[in-house]
Amino acid sequence: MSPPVEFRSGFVSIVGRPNTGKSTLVNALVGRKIAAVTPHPQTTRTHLLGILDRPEGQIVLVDTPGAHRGRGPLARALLRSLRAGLEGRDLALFLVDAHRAWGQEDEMALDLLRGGDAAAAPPVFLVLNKADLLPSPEAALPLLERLRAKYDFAEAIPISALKKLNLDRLTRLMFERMPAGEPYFPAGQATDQPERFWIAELIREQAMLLTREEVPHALAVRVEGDTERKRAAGRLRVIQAAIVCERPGQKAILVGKGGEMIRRIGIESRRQLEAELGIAVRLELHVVVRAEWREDPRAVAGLDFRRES
Ligand SMILES: Nc1nc2c(ncn2[C@@H]2O[C@H](COP(=O)(O)OP(=O)(O)OP(=O)(O)O)[C@@H](O)[C@H]2O)c(=O)[nH]1
Ligand SMILES: [Mg+2]
Repeated sequence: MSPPVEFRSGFVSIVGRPNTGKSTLVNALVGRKIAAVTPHPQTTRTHLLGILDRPEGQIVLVDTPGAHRGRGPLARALLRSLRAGLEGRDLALFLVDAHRAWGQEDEMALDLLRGGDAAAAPPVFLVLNKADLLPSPEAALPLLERLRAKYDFAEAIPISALKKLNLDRLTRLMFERMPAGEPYFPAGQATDQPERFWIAELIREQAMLLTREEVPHALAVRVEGDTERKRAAGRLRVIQAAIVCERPGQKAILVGKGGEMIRRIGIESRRQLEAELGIAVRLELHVVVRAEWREDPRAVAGLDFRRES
């Protein structure tokens, strides 16, 4: 008989500049939508956990806001949350976008990973994401070589979070670096987020996907009511949420002509929520203006920032 394999567990932080696909990777590895994903940079606003359960162990993935040199209370909250997401980790994944040139924000993300105390720094994997956009798999090699010169990475691996390419190999390499230990979370729990926060994230994602220009970044979502009702046709979850924006003009866009936009946001969000929650949902949305909430530290803390609130 072979000896029992030791169970391994640990925390893995995912770090990179905005829009590299960190949240897409967390969702792909966990196999559930934990974090909002949009083509807009700075989608993720707080560090979130995604829990990856395998027979050999448990990895707690820490999705973080993109490293961005912004100003103001919201940008400061994002950076604080990013730093907090780096604490006590066993491994870090440094995500780079394969189809974008190396830039200042990549450098900033790498600086955060280097940290102060080199001896205490955990291993870092260089993960070249969006490899599906390269002309051929071989095209990743010279890129990886060039990036390897920037830091003593423990591994360098091309992946596609969107197309789920090379994720098995990445998972295997991550487990190799995890210490022996008990699971941190009960099996089957996909995230640490309270359900309200996660519902707000899904609605925010849909509102960001359907709007443009300055509107997506000015949005926050607050779940204000969540009850379950029994009907003849089965159970119904009734969720009320406010979409918060900063200006009356943004509200007009969000409501749309004859309520067309808010209806679309509602339909798409409800579809997502029903798929994830496995129950019929009635979603009641309304739009409120809270002038310059991103400039107000209390508003930033009180809106969709569950840790700070
Ligand atoms: N082609 C391609 N697109 C990808 C891949 N991974 C992510 N994307 C896209 O890149 C965009 C950004 O993805 P996110 O997962 O939101 O990126 P993020 O790093 O979490 O961004 P922030 O939260 O803003 O820091 C989305 O439009 C994704 O669909 C990939 O492997 N290939
Ligand atoms: Mg994200």
